[in-house]
Amino acid sequence: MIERSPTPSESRARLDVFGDCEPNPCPYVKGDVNCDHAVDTADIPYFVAALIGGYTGCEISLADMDNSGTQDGLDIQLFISVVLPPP
Ligand SMILES: [Ca+2]
Repeated sequence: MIERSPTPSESRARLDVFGDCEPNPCPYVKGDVNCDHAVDTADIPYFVAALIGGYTGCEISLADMDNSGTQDGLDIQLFISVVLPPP
């Protein structure tokens, strides 16, 4: 039997639900700009660096939250809503 690989959205969904995914390693999700497979406050300095310069993470496009093709001020609100969701 031949098994197909999960689509990126299936992998993301599995990451969201189970905290891990197949295939491994998991793909990085938007906002995980320090590339540790978690979107949290540790990403904030990397996100700022992605916008103003000096980014040292693995993939700067992870800061392009609105998929506009560039990381800029328009991504800030989306990033904050992911990192600091409302209580
Ligand atoms: Ca992260």
